[in-house]
Amino acid sequence: MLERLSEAEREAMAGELPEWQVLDGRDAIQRRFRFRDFNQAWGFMARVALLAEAQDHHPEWSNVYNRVDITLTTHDAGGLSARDLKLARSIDAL
Ligand code: H2B
Repeated sequence: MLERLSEAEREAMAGELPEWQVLDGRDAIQRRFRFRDFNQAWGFMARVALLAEAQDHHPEWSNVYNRVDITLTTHDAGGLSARDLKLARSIDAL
């Protein structure tokens, strides 16, 4: 579970999660969200927080007013793992 993604899994990821960009210089993916206002952004963050707790997998993220930037990587694996894909899929489904 905590193995880093294989090359084949990374290729599948690019097709399945097109909104998520692989970061330069880090084995991590990022998606940037924009909402109408802070209230909408905070509501989204609350839902992501519940997902993170349920999956015991937590994002690196920042919020500025209506923007939420989410970076996913698995600290225990030193890079991307299946846990990141699972959380990204769940976030996309919100
Ligand atoms: N989140 C992320 N992003 N990476 C981890 O390695 C990780 C985590 N480990 N959330 C979990 C919690 C671990 O520390 C606990 C003890 O299960």
